[in-house]
Amino acid sequence: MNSKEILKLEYTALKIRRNILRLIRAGEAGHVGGALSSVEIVTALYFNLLNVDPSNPKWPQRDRFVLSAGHKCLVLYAALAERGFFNVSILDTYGALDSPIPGHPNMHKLPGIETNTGALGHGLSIAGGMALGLRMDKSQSRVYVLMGDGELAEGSNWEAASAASMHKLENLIVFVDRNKLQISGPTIEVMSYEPLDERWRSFGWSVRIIDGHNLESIISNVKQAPFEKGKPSVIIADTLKSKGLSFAEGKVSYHYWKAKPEEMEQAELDLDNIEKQLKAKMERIGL
Ligand SMILES: Cc1ncc(C[n+]2csc(CCOP(=O)(O)OP(=O)(O)O)c2C)c(N)n1
Ligand SMILES: [Mg+2]
Repeated sequence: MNSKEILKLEYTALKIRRNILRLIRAGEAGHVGGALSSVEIVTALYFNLLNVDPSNPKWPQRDRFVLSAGHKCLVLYAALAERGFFNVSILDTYGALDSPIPGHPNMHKLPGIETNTGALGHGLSIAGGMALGLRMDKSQSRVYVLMGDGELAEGSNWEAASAASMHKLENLIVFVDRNKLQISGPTIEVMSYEPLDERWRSFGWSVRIIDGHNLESIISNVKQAPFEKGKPSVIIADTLKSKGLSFAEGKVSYHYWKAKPEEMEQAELDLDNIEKQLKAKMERIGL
């Protein structure tokens, strides 16, 4: 990818962050930390990697995306709206009774949601079944999963990981958003599974560790998957929880944010600053 294409994607990532703030403004609160840490992963997927058609969300040849860590749904709603799956004005219904975008994703309420999630530890099993089914149908489609690092404390994930490697699911690609925090503290204090890369390898997966905020690295690594023949692939993406909000980055207390007005003001300023920097870069390279 050239630098213009990357910069355009960085601008899209900023729009996704703005949509996340819009959702929080509507609902007055939400799981902001893990949504913001996975913005670049989800941007790379929906604006470069995924073979999907917003006008035909059930197109059988589409790639599947399973948001296993369903509480990160703000980033998914933000990206689906930006990609044209539904009107962006729906974002303003977040938090309202009967909204199609509830606190965890619901496939019956919104186009583009592949499966319901929110109870952690189920997405990988569902995705493994999808990948196996697609292979039986001789489909070229891939299944992508986004998991939280705290989510990995659920034992069911490791049963699903064993099954995926036993069935040699080359069409399955998992991202772990390794922001090193979960709801109640650092992952290594709540339930340590380090070294994480060795653990996945021991379950028969091929593993890469990347900078989860580097769009170019996310895209180039996914394009090389499967990393090893006959194995499912996992990308451990090192990230910062609440990335983009100066007062919240890396703080466990912003796992869920009940936004005070002065914090919301600061959040807007933070994103304005990112926009200024991006615009200066764009001018320099003639975009
Ligand atoms: C089965 C289950 N147990 C507990 C919860 C409550 N819960 C919601 S988010 C969360 C922490 C998840 O941490 P992580 O996967 O690291 O997500 P992130 O840091 O990206 O927010 C927990 C325990 C849940 N949703 N499901
Ligand atoms: Mg985490």
